[in-house]
Amino acid sequence: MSSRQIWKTTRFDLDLSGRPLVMGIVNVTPDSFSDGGQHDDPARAIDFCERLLGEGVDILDLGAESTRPGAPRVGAQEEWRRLEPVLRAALSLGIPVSVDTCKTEVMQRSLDLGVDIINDIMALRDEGAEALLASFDAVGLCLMHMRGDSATMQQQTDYADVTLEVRDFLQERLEALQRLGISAERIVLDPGYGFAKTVEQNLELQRRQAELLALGRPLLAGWSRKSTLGVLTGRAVDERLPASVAAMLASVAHGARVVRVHDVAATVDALKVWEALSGPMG
Ligand code: HH2
Repeated sequence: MSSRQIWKTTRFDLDLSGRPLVMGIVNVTPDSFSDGGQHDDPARAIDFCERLLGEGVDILDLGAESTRPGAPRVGAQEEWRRLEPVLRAALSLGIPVSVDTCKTEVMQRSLDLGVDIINDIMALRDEGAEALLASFDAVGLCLMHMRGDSATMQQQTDYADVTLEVRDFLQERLEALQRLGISAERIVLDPGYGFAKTVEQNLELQRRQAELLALGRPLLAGWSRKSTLGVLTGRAVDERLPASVAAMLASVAHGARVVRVHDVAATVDALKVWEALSGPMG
């Protein structure tokens, strides 16, 4: 990427033209696909946020509803009950905090507390979400591609050309939000690895990920521990660290500027070595 790219968020203007930023996943859920039940107690989740800070995380991404295929939907009240104490604590740590939600009500409550970024796997398609985000000047957004919802997405994988369809979808969302007055600088785009895509489609999309850079906004990639990596390696979900690091580096090589990961320390090390061996990124 030649010119300087900024991701404007509530409290921070993040420079995405240099070293890729590491977004650390904190799932305050009982049932996430790889770490469900590990941080669903607020005190443990807050300890985990502090641990990630020590490991060099750049952004904390808090999620309180699992999106794994077939996960039961959680109401906004329950999602907020899980999220609130952890979000309050995370916002005091001095680094950007995002909330991973697709519900307008949870977005509103998070925005009231001053969250920096809304990370929405549905790309602001819940009723009222676009207008809500347009009413704030400087909240960052991550817009991800998916089809259907967690119950139906894996039955919706018929694409003529997955990369072109993902690109067209992200372009449509980007333009729709800009028409509402949300500046492009607030937006990062995400191909949505593992969401409504077969193994082959995930791989194809990754190989052609750089085509999405034509949309002019930085890309976030989330490969961490995903089932495609299990298919490639034959590894169970808790044995996918090397595979996740390799996929993360591939996504960076193909232009990702933010990487969403569970294993922050290993990711930070890998990026340091990658940069030292291949020259400064950006
Ligand atoms: N993947 C997951 C959840 N949120 N957000 C973005 N932007 N990109 C992703 O690839 C992405 C995401 C799924 O991973 P995880 O949060 O670990 O699992 P679960 O949804 O089961 O909590």
